[in-house]
Amino acid sequence: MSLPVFENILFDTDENGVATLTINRPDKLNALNAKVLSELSDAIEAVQADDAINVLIITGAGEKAFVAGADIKELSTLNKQTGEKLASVGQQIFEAIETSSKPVIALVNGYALGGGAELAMACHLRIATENAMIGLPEVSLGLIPGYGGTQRLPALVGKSKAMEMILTGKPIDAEQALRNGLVNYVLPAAEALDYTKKLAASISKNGPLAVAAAIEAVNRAGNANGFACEAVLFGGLCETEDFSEGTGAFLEKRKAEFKGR
Ligand code: DAK
Repeated sequence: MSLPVFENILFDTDENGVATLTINRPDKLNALNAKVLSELSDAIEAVQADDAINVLIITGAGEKAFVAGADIKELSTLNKQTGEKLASVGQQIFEAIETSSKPVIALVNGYALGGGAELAMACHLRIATENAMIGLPEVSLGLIPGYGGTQRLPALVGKSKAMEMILTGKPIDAEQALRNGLVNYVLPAAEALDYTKKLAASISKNGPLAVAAAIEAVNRAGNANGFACEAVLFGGLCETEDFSEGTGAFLEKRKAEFKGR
């Protein structure tokens, strides 16, 4: 299946079932305006529908920024109606990423501020380049994070550190983000994409139904029904062809060939 062509998004897929989506507005540090959000939404939908893609990497064009936030110029012109629409589109996209059955990895290659940090936090894994700066500066604009940052940051780094980042609005660097558990790895910029693609490929070879169930179960961690959900998902996988194939391949000392059935 071929993916749609976008104005502000670049796509690249490889032979390992890994797609790389690059937000391509480098002259504005890849800030999220309505057009970018709408294209991002369409792109995520297209990735979900494409059986040849197992893992998605999201990154930003250029060497300076992942995404420097919502587009402040556009934000400043919002009224009640357009603000509500933007909020609804944005929330839907971030939710679609978090609940995606295919793993989404943020390659945070520079500034990830405001909505950019929130985008990275909605992804399942985060890899930062050494020059990354991650923060939620919304209070400095008279706002609070509006794409889930007040909820996802505490879940990732704990309430105390989240509170400090959100109340001061000050970004943290990549090493601090690693120490706080906000990112999984920090790498030199020149190596980061290659490393991220290898990590994505190592996930891509696993059973896609199991990977999807794992995402769903982990997303429920801390919920009242988290354990029950894990049991139901586990049971469901026991009747899949992938489960027979995975266990059979181990016993027969061969590589599993998963079909996602
Ligand atoms: N929006 C629009 N343009 C931006 C931008 C942004 N967030 N960030 C950078 N740019 C533009 C700059 O205006 C500049 O454009 P030109 O002047 O060249 O035309 C170009 O990108 C390069 O930026 P700088 O010249 O400023 O580059 P520096 O290296 O000097 O500084 C910087 C880099 C990242 C420190 C600086 O650009 C900066 O502070 N940027 C703003 C960062 C920020 O405050 N981001 C958070 C935005 S608030 C919502 C939910 C969530 C949100 C909104 C709504 N709803 C539910 C509706 C989220 C809000 C946010 O993200």
